[in-house]
Amino acid sequence: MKIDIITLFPDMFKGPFDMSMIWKAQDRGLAQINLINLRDFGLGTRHTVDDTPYGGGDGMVLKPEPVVAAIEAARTANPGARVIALTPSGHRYSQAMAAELSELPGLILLAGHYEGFDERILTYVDDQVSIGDYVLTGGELPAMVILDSVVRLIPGVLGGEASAADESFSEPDLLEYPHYTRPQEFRGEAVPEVLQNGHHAEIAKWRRAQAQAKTAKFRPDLLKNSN
Ligand code: 6GU
Repeated sequence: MKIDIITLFPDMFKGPFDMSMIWKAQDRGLAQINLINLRDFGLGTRHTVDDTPYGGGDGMVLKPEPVVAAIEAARTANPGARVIALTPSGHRYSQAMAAELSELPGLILLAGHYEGFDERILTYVDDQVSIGDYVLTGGELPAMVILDSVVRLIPGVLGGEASAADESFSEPDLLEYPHYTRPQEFRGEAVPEVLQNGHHAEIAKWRRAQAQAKTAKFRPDLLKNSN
């Protein structure tokens, strides 16, 4: 999958992209990640990308000409890609969306900044996505969140393909069961007996009950939707 990220702050992505999972995916040719500096499409000698809002108000707004030029250049180089604008007023991101995006040939993520995009830019994108109900200063962190959650679902990236299917949210509306490793006892807390005996059916039943208890405690909103 080819993933382009259009951003004013490409340096923000250096650390995260050198990290293990994404690095491995790129190394194995399963994902190609390309940073596009929006500044390169800025207007005039100062490479202007933003301006004050019509109608007044705080902050600056991203101008349509540079952003749409960047989107069009990215689309030409990444045919068939879905263009997603990152904005707090978009559709709420989910694991289901991550799974859907992981099947696409390409993705173009548009990270906004300042007070947001000129509304006319949104005519040139395929979708608008928010990663949750809180406000961030820009779309860079959301782009990283989407990139991480999508790339790890590409077949061959995780290694053990089962681990992606086993975890929280792959079973819709249930959090993941608790995990234990050595030591068998830590500061008076022992590993549950059932995990040490190795009866697969009992372990599966225990894990499911634990997952349900965890969901009831931390995310009761999810249980309303589950069977
Ligand atoms: Cl996609 N952008 C910004 N600026 N804030 C957010 C967000 C996106 N998703 C949640 N908060």
